[in-house]
Order: sequence, then structure tokens, then C-alpha cells
Amino acid sequence: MEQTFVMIKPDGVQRGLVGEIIGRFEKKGFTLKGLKLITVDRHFAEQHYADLSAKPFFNGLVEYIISGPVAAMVWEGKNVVTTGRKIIGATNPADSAPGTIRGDYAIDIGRNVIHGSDSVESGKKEIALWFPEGIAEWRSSLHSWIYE
Ligand code: DAT
Ligand code: MG
Repeated sequence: MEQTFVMIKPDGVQRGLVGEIIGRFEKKGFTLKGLKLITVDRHFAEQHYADLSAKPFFNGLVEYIISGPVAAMVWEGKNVVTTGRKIIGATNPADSAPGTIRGDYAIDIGRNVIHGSDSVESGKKEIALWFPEGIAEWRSSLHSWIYE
């Protein structure tokens, strides 16, 4: 089953959005496979966003991510990478549709509350980076009520 890495950024944690965001993924039918609250250091944040290291906003992005604890999660389900990105909404909250997490809870691109992997491949890399200890082995008993 497909997995994705989702992170509630420091603003989302500070603003008390953790429960609301987890609820959206849960109610959709996705399965929570990993969850921890963690404050990462600069080197770690730079690794996570390595692909963006040449961007002018890179330093500000790293400062933001290390500014407080984040809620790191692994979610599992059919098409969870693509569907997860839809639940999250467009990168710039100004363009995120209402009903998406960023559309409902964010205004500025540099405070857009949440991260979600952009492909199955980067999901695998990000899960390995954030959960080197591994994730939970369990299968929801609701499976047959969610999948046909
Ligand atoms: P996403 O988080 O939607 O996958 P991304 O991977 O392109 O977007 O960029 C990572 C984060 O960097 C994004 O959530 C917010 C920040 N960011 C992206 N583009 C930006 C820009 N033009 N100005 C400021 N911050 C930006
Ligand atoms: Mg991205």
C-alpha cells in the first residue's frame, strides 16, 4: 500500500491545528502509520529540503521549519500521495481552494502549515529520513469498509 510523509509545520503546531489536520486524513480513510512531535536542527531541515537549496527562499524556509516542534507523520492508503496533496492544497495559500488545509488555515506561502510528499519516490526518501527507527506495523480493521 502507498505511503506518504506529512509534516505539520511549526505554525500548525503552535496554532493548535494538529488534531484538525489528523482528523481530515483519518476521516478520509487513510491509515496513520507513524506519528511524532519533533524539533529538527538546521542540518536536518536542510536535508529535508535539499532539492530547494538553490532557491532564494531556502534560508527562510529552513528557519521556519526549525522554529519549533513539527508533527511528523506517515499516512498510508490507495493513492495517498496525490490525494494527500489535494487535501493539503496548493503551495501558495492564496491559490489553495477553500476546503483544503492550506485554503482553510493559511494566508502566506511561508506559513503554509503543512508539508506532504510530492511523489511516491520522495515519500520513500522522506519517510526514511524522518523515521529511521521504522513505523508502526498494523492494519486497520476498517479496511473492508473503506476499500471494495
Ligand atoms: P510544497 O510544500 O507544496 O511541496 P515546494 O516543495 O515547492 O512546495 O516548496 C516547499 C516549501 O517552500 C513550500 O511549502 C513553501 C516554500 N516555498 C515554495 N515556494 C516558495 C516561494 N516562491 N516563496 C517562498 N516560499 C516558498
Ligand atoms: Mg514539496
